[in-house]
Amino acid sequence: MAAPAPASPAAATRGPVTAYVALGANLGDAVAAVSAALQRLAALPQSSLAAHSSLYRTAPVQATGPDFVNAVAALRTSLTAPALLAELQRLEDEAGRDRPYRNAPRTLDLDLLLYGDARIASPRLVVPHPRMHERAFVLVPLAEIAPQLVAPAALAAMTSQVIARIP
Ligand code: PH2
Ligand code: MG
Ligand code: MG
Repeated sequence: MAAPAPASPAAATRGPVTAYVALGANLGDAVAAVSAALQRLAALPQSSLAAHSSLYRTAPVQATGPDFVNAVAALRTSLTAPALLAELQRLEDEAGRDRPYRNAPRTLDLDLLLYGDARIASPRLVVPHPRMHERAFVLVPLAEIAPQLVAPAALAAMTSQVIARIP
């Protein structure tokens, strides 16, 4: 009997998982950019927007420039992690993202925080995001939509970072 065909390594879809994406902007109309990006995320192929946090105004962390607008979205997606990463980078490019230097002010940043319970360490993608647990601008909006994923002690350790929900 023939063996089942192996899954293609290039397959761009799989069974659905919940992925969490951090959104950030601090160049131009950042509220408009993050709001538009939420709509673009909702329209990604093989994906639906399961939840999104409020928008937050946050002080730059290890970065210079204007205050940021940040949020977190939960996507239910059948895209593989590399395919989702490529879509996020396409949306950044379409929002006019330039990368003149590390952590430069940006029109849109979309970071993949979590992809189901996957642990990924490839040259292009590390998941869970290695710095997410140090950053109020990630943990506060993440706790708003997925409190089970954020330890209260982690949130309590963030109180020196300035973050305000945008009403
Ligand atoms: N993103 C960074 C570095 N610092 N600070 C805030 N407040 N918000 C961000 O989105 C942010 C940052 C790297 O991507
Ligand atoms: Mg980032
Ligand atoms: Mg990024």
